[in-house]
Amino acid sequence: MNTARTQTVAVSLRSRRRRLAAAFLVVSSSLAVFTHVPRAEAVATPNVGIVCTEGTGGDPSHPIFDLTTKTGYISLPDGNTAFMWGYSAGFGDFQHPGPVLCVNEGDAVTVILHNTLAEPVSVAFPGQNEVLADGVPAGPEYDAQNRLTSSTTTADASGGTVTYTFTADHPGTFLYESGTHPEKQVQMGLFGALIVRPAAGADHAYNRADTTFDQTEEFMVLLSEIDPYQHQAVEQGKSFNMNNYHPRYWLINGRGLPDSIADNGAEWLPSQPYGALAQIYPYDDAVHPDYSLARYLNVGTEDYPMHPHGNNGRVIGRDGNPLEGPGGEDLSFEKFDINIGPGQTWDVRFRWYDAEDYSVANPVPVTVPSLANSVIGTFYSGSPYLGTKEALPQGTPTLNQCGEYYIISHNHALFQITSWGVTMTGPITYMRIDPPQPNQC
Ligand SMILES: [Cu+2]
Repeated sequence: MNTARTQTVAVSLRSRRRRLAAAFLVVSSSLAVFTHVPRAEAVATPNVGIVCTEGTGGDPSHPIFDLTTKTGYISLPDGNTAFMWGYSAGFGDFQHPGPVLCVNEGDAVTVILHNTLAEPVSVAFPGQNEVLADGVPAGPEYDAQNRLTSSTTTADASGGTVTYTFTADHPGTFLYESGTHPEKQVQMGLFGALIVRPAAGADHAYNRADTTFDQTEEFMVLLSEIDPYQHQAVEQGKSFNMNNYHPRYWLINGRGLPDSIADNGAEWLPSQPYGALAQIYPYDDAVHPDYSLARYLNVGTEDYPMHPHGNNGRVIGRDGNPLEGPGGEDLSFEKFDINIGPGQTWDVRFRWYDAEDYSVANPVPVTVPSLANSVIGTFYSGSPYLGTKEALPQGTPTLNQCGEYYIISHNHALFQITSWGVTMTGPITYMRIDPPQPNQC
C-alpha cells in the first residue's frame, strides 16, 4: 500500500509553487501589512475535486442547462496550442471539456443546445432513456444518399437550437457528446460529463449502502486524445482523412501534466477549468471513515489503462450501472489498474491506509536509497513517513508543505503519456495524501 518511500517526483508544479509562494508571503509578512484577497471564483470553486454545473430554472427537480457550441484554443504541455470545439456552460466563453452537468435521480432534465458552428451539431446522451428533441423522440438523421450523419437530432448550423429532455431515471457517471459526425465533432472537443446522483443521497454513487463516499473527495478522470493534424485541418477548413488519424496528445479533464495538477480554475488556463489532482486524507475510523470516489470516463478511441499508485481501487459501477447481481449481490471488485475502454465510465471507490501504522512509538525501519540511486523531487518531504519533514540534500528545493505524500496516477500505456513526443506529460496526475486531521496544511 505505502509506496511513498520510493516517491520522488521532479516535475514543475506551477500552481503549487504559486500557492506556496502566497503561503510564504502570508507567513513572512505576519508583522507586515499583507492582505491576501482571494479571487472571486475561489470562493465558489474548490481547488480540487469535481466542479459541478447545476441546472437553472428555479425548480430543483427540473434543471435546465444551456450549452452553446464555441471554438477556442487549449494549452498543451509541450507549449503547443490546439484549436478546439466545445460546449460552453450557458452562453459563456469556450471551455474544454464541457461543463460537468450534475443532476439528481428522477429529475426532468432539459438541455438546450445553441449552435454557433458552421455545421449541424447535436448532443447525444449515452445511457439515458427516451430522450426527446423539441418534444418528439430524438432520432438519427441521414443525408440525401441515406447515409447516417447523426445518431440524434441536430441543431442547425450557425444559430440553430434544439431542446433535449429526458428523465434521469438511474444514477451513475455518463458522457454527453456530439452524436453528429462524432469522428470529427467529438474529437474536436464536443463532450462532457453528466453525473446523476442517486435518490439515496449525494454521498452515494448508487442506491446501495456500500457506495457511500466522502463528498469532499470526489474526483473526475475524463480521458481524451488529440490528433493535432485533424485539429489543424478543421481550423483551416480543410478535409481530414480519418485513415491518417493518429493521436499525439492525451489529456485528463482537458489538461496534460503538469497542468493536470494545477487547481480548478487556474488563471493561466482560462479555457481548461478542471484540474485532476486528487487530495485525500488517510483512512481513520474516527475522523475519516469513508471512501474517496473517482469517476473515470473515456471519450477517446483507445483503451486507457489508468494506474493510481499507492492503493487499489474497488470498482463499484460501470457505464451507469452498480456492480450487483440480480438479487442485489455485491459484484464490485478490487482493481490495480483501471483499464477503461472507449465510451466507458467506471466508478471506483478507494481508501488510503497508513498500512504500517507509523508513529514515533512505532518507527518502521526504512532504507532510503543512496543519492546515486534516487531522484529527489520537489514533492519529497525528506522522510518516508506521512506528516514528517526532514532535511533534504543541500540545494534541493521542495514544494512539500507539511510532510504530505504525492503519489502518481498515470495512464499505464506508456506511449500515451506524451505530448507529441515530450514524454512524462499528458495523462498523468497525482494523489496528494495529507497528514491526518487536524494538521497544519
Ligand atoms: Cu504506474
